[in-house]
Amino acid sequence: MTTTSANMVSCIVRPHRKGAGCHPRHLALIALALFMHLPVQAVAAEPTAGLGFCRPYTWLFGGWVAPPRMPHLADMNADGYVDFLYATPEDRFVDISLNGRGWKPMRGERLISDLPDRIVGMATGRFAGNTTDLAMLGAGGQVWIAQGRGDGKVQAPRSVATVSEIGQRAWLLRMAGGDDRDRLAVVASDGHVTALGPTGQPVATFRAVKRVVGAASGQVGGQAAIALHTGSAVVLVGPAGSVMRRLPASRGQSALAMGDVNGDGEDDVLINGEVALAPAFRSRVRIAGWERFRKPVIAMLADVTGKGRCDVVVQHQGPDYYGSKEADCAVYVSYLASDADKDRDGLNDAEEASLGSDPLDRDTDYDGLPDGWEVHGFRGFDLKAMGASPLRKDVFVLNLPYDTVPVDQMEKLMKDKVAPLFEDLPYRNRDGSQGFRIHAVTMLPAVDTKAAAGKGWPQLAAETFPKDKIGVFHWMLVPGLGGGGQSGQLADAGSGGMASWAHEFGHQLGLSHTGKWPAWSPTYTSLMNYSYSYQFDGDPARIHFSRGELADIILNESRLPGKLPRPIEKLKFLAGPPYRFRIQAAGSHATYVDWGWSGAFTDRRIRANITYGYSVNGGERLQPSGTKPIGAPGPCELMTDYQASLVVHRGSLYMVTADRDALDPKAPRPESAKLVIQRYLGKRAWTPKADLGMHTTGDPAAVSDGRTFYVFYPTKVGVRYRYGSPDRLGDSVTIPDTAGCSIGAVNLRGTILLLLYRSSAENIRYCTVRGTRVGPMKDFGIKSTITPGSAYDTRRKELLLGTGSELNRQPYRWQLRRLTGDPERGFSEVSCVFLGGEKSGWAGNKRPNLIFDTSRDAGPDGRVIWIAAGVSAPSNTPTGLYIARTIGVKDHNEGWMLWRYYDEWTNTRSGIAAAWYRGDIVLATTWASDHSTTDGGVYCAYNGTAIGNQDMADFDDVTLMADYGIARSIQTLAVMPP
Ligand SMILES: [Ca+2]
Ligand SMILES: [Ca+2]
Ligand SMILES: [Ca+2]
Ligand SMILES: [Ca+2]
Ligand SMILES: [Zn+2]
Repeated sequence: MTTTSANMVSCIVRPHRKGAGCHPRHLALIALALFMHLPVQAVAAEPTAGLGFCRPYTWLFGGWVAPPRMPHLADMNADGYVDFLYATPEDRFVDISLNGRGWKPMRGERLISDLPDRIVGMATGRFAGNTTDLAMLGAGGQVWIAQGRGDGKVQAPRSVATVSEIGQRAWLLRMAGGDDRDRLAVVASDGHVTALGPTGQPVATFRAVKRVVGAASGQVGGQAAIALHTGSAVVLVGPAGSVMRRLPASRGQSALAMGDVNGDGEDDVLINGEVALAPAFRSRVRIAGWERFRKPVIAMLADVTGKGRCDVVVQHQGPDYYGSKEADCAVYVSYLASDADKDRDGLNDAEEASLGSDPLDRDTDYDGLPDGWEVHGFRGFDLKAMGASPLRKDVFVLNLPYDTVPVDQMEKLMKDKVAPLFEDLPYRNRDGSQGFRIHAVTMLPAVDTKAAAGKGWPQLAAETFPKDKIGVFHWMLVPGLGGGGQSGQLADAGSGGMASWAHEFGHQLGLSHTGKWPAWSPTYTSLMNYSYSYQFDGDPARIHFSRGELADIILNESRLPGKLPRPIEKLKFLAGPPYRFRIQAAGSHATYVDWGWSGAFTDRRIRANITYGYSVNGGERLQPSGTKPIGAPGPCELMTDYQASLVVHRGSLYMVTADRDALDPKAPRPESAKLVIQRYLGKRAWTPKADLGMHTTGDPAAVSDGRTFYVFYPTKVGVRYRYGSPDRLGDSVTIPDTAGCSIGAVNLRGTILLLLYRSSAENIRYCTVRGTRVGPMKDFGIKSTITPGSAYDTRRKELLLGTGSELNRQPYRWQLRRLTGDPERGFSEVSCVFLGGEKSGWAGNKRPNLIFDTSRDAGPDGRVIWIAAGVSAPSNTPTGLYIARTIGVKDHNEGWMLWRYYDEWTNTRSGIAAAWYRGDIVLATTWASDHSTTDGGVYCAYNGTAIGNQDMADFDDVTLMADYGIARSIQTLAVMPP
């Protein structure tokens, strides 16, 4: 079995999480309350006929139902099951998810788009033809009707009426007419009701109550009726405004719906968590579990399961598995004591009793397969014969291999290595068994590798995933026995080599790379975390899903606890790959972790970057205007072939770059480019580029001595410079004998030292520069294979020189040299080390940026930070970006640490600039792409230390998959069941 590196893993994450928060207008639509209960009034004269409600069954969830989406239920295709319509008010469209004959929802479709106004209400009825039509109310009072076609689709909407004064909020209601036609009524929140005639003309207006927080319509005693929730009562009124009845309602709630729940032909009224039964409305049946709603809900009564009586449908926010504001639309199937199959799951109560499944739960084990499917099959799939049980989590998946994959080996790996990762999970099923049973079915014929060349897995899924298996099975394309793959998150399809199959399938079952946190915590030991995808504690056999045992330990890089409340045995893995933190027992119940590699343990809080298991994030990458990310379409704001220069001068940060027009990456480069300067404005934005009126033939070097700002730049005739204030530089000065030199510059205690580099055959030279005065040319007696970078160690009073040298046939190995002395008398070398030691292999051939860090995190000796691009040969080949720094742990890479910035897709042809600014490091570099409009585009990032300020922690994968992902990943059907 071959295993590719973790680098090969890449995943598409479907943005199924809707933005947080309720739409403010929508909030008013739904109840805002603590749900207190009225005592149930059981009156002997009104038997409730054994009416009850099953456990909630999730019908739709997430983005489909998230506020401000607005639901309406109606049987649009005349098959006896209500379908789920959802309006997106501001975007003025309506989607429909047809009802898969009471089993599951069908995949959604757009029903209406581009309505002229914001949608505030929907109603359905026979307004135009003999099928169910959709009526919509706009915020301006306009009413549209889209005539139904009877197949779930509608014709284009046409305006039929305009109601004036709809007020703050309004409801559109269907009113049964005296004939075959239905009418419409508009209820405004101030209590005004406008009844419309058959052609849409207002025929009556009345005001029975002063305030409305919820409205519904139906029939009472054979008469059309409107129910108005006033906030403290529900008032039933006739179409002309006569009050028929007043029902008590708890204050502060507004859930209201009408429909026949018990099958006596009379519409009952749902008020908050209870159904009041017609005709007297005195006996009420409670919906169990209602008290768990802590947030506003929308309640509806409709026949979801096709039995001729209404079920209760509740849309509510939560559960909160991701830490986001997920919304759920759940069906509480209603039943009467006389019903044989109360939960309408295809198993009658007697069968459920003998099997041990729950007669009041459609999916006892919550694996997305209703109880009846698991016993009697579905659509000809004999799931029971395939091993399904209604008492245990079963997951069916089609594995489609490429024809290059040895099927017997794939199946053996599936059985011996992959399925056990799920089957051995510490999850207890209802039948006492453990884990999730994976039923993998190999799909043949295999994919013809040649014929499928260039097709991604989504296309192959569209072509090969049998439509009738969608909603029952998952589909996984298997490209090989090694790693790599991509999957949708909380979805039923994706691709994964056998070494990453469990990871990719984890995505399908709802898991991300980081649990519910924004970054992957080193304590999230899941195989979903890139850091532990292929090994845990160095052992490939120990990869696992996380149970969230460390979820209580919140890690924030800006304030990390130096001591964790766990015995060292529980945290030993932190000392293993990929992090290799130093740890030490702090008694028998706690453990010290040296998060910052300082070489010491502490009880204090620590600032450190600890998310380096894969690469490090230097912050959001934005073009200089601060609004456009790199890689966005359209030409970049600033493009260059040269390394930028960042420098802090009198408290402000400046960037000096060469600037050119868009250029094909393969086209010959111009001989020179103009230089521009920009000042950082804060909030990720720079001043517009200002032309410095200079042309450079190489990487510029800007530097400040604290008083004066200098810009050095190579030209054909030699190195030139201008100085002054950044917005007014003086005339240019040419430095003699510098033709062909590249440059570096450093502020040495108020003296500008210019470093001149010509080739690896010549010593690095230097001279001081003060105003127009250029000091005598001297040399360090040091050779380098790269243009040197430099910084000053203010603690040891040494000049730091970053150079390159050949070692083990790598010509550009990074070296740090320390020198004492001064420009007058000359410098002498104190030490020279290879970064990371001789074995490290760390190398690059662009000018490095050296930063001497004296912040508190750096400790008393300070530390050296080295930021540079990697080796690129020829010199415009894209290469990665790196940060190396000294650490207090001397036996690790000889006291050095190296991280890659971003990922393997983030490369530059020009090198990188870096500057310490306000407690962090600002980076500026160029994007390498194949397109002339983006190649060489300059972007900046503002978190070069990679120390973030977000909470992260371990996460319980098992619970998320069990209680959320397994069922929801196969929630919708693609073809209507028989
Ligand atoms: Ca049943
Ligand atoms: Ca059941
Ligand atoms: Ca099931
Ligand atoms: Ca099952
Ligand atoms: Zn992934």
